[in-house]
Amino acid sequence: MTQRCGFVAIVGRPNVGKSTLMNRILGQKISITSRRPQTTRHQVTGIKTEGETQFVYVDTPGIHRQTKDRNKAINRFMNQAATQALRDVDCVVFIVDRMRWTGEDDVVLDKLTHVKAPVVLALNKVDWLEDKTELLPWLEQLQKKREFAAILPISAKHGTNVPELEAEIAKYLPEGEHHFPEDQITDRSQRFLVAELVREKVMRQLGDELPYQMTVEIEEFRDEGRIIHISALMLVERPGQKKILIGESGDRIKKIGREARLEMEKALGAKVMLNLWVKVKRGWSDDERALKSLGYDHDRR
Ligand SMILES: Nc1nc2c(ncn2[C@@H]2O[C@H](COP(=O)(O)OP(=O)(O)OP(=O)(O)O)[C@@H](O)[C@H]2O)c(=O)[nH]1
Ligand SMILES: [Mg+2]
Repeated sequence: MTQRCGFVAIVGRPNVGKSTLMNRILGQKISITSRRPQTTRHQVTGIKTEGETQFVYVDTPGIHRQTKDRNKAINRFMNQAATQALRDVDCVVFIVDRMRWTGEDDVVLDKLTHVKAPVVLALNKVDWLEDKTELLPWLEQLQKKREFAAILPISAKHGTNVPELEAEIAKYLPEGEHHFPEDQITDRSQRFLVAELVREKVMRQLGDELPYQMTVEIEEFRDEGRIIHISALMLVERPGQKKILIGESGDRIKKIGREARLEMEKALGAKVMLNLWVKVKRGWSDDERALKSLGYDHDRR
């Protein structure tokens, strides 16, 4: 039988459920998620091979407007990473949040103007929709916004209509050899995944601006078979943020460490010894060179 393989970009404004959808499709957590917008900062590839068909999904950072407080080099990096993911793909999944169309959805729509690949529109979080009868007239309105290959109401969190979405995407995957071995689920390294897990816990546990001014660098990843030793450095912008991350007598950092370690053990299938550190590195998020050395680098695909 002929093999099929194609790239599928998952795009949308922040917080609409892109990463949740990718994890749901893969049946495994590859991309971190949280209630806060701008959780994903990089392209994250998720590979699913079903018989002769290989789907290569690319989860992306939420495309956002660069307002006064979101106009740093890291914001530019995130928007570029999302836009670049649209190049040379076979299908695009554009996610929106139910009927909440905002100016940022228009920004995404704008980015799709020159995309030739079919765009499937997914209306996510329909489990939260109170009045489902409103959906039909809304779908009609959406059809006027651009040509969509299909429009599907889904719930990434509960899996509703997700198999239907996958079946729709499968139609657009071209014939061709698989890019990855069939048991491979991502092209991201274990170092990347564990750094992301630490960041996820900070996104989930801490409020205000802190999660946005924090990044994680893995200083050591030593696999000794049954135990993996990991040292992760959390970089923040200001001394006050370091204090908050550590918490009173260290309880915050302990809680972050415990939760991150448990997930790392699940993901790596081994016992993990995790060391967490916090350091202040002023201006890292608005410094192109610092960003590059911290792994915010586009040259991937
Ligand atoms: N009720 C409900 N919540 C959802 C659904 N999908 C995602 N969420 C929630 O929406 C929030 C954002 O989900 P993410 O997957 O992190 O969103 P994202 O689009 O990847 O966000 P960014 O990476 O910041 O751009 C999380 O709290 C999810 O649990 C859904 O189908 N139903
Ligand atoms: Mg995300």
